Amino acid sequence: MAAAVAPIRLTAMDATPGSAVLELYADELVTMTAIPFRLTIRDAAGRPLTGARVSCDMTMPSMTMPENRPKVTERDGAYGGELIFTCAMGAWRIGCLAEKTDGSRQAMTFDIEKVRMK
Ligand SMILES: [Cu+2]
Repeated sequence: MAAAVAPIRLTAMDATPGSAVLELYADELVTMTAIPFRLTIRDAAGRPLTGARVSCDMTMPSMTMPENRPKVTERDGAYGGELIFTCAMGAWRIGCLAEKTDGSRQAMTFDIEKVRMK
C-alpha cells in the first residue's frame, strides 16, 4: 500500500544527522487524512535500532492542541503507524521518544512547516 508513494522524508534536528528519519507516505501533507509513517532510528554503526519502545506526540508550537499521539508499532526494523494532522493554522512538531532495551532514551524532534487544509 504505502510503498507505491515516494515518502516525504524528515530528519530529526536534534539527532546525529541521518540517525533518525521520519518518512511520511503522502504526496502532500493535508489535514484530517490518515498518513502512514515510518520512523527509522540508527545507531552509531548505522544499524537500525530494534526492540525499543517508541512513542510520538504531535503538537503545534504556536497553539495548544488536543492530545495527538499516533499508535506506533515496530515492524521490519522501523517504527510505524498512521498519523493525522488536525489543523492547518501553523507549523507542526512531531516529538518521538525511543526507550531502548538498555534503559537509555533518545528524543527526536521533527518539524513540519505547514499542512494544507483538506
Ligand atoms: Cu492548531
